[in-house]
Amino acid sequence: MDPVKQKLKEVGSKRAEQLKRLVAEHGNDVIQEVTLEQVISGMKGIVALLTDTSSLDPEEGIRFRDYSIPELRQHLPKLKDDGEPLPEGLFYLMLLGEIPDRATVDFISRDWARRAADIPGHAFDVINALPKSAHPMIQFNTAILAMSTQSHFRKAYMEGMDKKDYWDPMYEGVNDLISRLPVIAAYIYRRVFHNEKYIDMDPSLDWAGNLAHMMGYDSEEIKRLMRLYMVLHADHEGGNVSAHTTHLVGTALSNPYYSFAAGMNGLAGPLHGMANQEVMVWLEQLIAEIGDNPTKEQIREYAENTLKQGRVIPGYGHAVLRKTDPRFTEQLNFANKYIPEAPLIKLVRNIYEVVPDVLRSTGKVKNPWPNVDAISGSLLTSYGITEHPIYTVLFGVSRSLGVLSSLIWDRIYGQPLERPSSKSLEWYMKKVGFK
Ligand code: AMX
Repeated sequence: MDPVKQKLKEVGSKRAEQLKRLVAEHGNDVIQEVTLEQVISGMKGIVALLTDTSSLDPEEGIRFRDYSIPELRQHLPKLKDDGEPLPEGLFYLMLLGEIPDRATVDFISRDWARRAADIPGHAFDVINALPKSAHPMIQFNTAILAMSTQSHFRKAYMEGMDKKDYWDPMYEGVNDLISRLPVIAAYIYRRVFHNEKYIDMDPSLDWAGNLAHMMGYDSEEIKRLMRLYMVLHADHEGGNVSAHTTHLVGTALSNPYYSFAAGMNGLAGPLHGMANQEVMVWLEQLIAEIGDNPTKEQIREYAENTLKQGRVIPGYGHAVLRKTDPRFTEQLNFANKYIPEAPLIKLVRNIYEVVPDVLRSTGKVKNPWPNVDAISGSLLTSYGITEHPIYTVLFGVSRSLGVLSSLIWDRIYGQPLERPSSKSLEWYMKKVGFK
């Protein structure tokens, strides 16, 4: 058996047993009180999900299992000492809770390269049936759904598999799907932006390196950037739109393709993953209106105008974070190290000095600091990947690592159908004695 799956079987059965005992012994314990405002403001802060892959602290930012981003960069296996960690290692960490050795990471790379070779032809046919002008996220999600004809999970379910074994075909489907996303993403990129000049996968490369290669970028610099990008966007605990949606749809025992496509439809919203493209539109308009070297005063005025028009400043703010997103900081450090003079990076630095004040002065924005999207597009553009509409697809390829390893755990834990209650306005008014 695949050694990763074997290990997961051992770890999984123990933790599933623990969860069962926890609920049997403490199922009626109260863990939190919930206010009316929390419910109405998007359930912020309500603890309602079980997710092991990562956790988000408002002040510190994300930890994957127990590791912060700087710790990940130190401990996860890399191809070269001065390179970035391989996302395959992060997948293993999120799935199993421990740092893998290099041989295990190589096993995953080879396994994914093997699985990626078997994409059904109709996944490409459905992409080709769409106009090139269809947003890349439409093409991406359509192809993900089309690939579900190969779902191991659906087949096993139809054959009447015992529910305690659901995790097994889920594991197979998740690995198939993750392995194939870079091929699909690169196909869409080459189709839309490079005149259908497709580039074959190189099975000797790692998962992220292959994505860069198939997109047409073979320099070590861009492969390194792609590895960083794939690690930083992989997970943000369970409550964000893409993770929660993938989980929710999975609780109906929808296969991993259905579940992930649902999550990706959420990622395509401008307040979530599409913000990386929105930031670039916002920057381009700023440059068109003011020029590419605006003063801080000009940036302030431009940002204030955005707010006056009743729009948000993309790349700033967060539903949970209350400090600068460490994923922003990590990308800025990367840019400062390798491309400190890039004009867009200079602009990002200047905006960072101005926009938090502008947002703070509204008196309502809970977090005025930049999030991951405030810089990711500028970094990609500075390295020559200038086609903004592909950015959310790249985010989605990375996000698969977290939300799909969680989906395997959902089946290991036997998580039931998610079904919260909803109430009318009258119910809430009556509940609190509102006159
Ligand atoms: N620009 C302008 N106004 C903002 C703002 C921003 N960047 N961030 C928050 N606000 C506003 C909200 O729209 C809300 O206004 P309202 O009371 O008039 O409706 C008010 O401030 C309070 O919002 P909040 O509690 O601080 O934020 P939230 O949890 O409701 O929303 C988020 C969080 C990310 C949607 C919001 O900050 C935002 O719209 N940011 C810009 C889009 C963005 O960068 N999204 C990417 C997030 C990261 C990701 O998922 N990839």
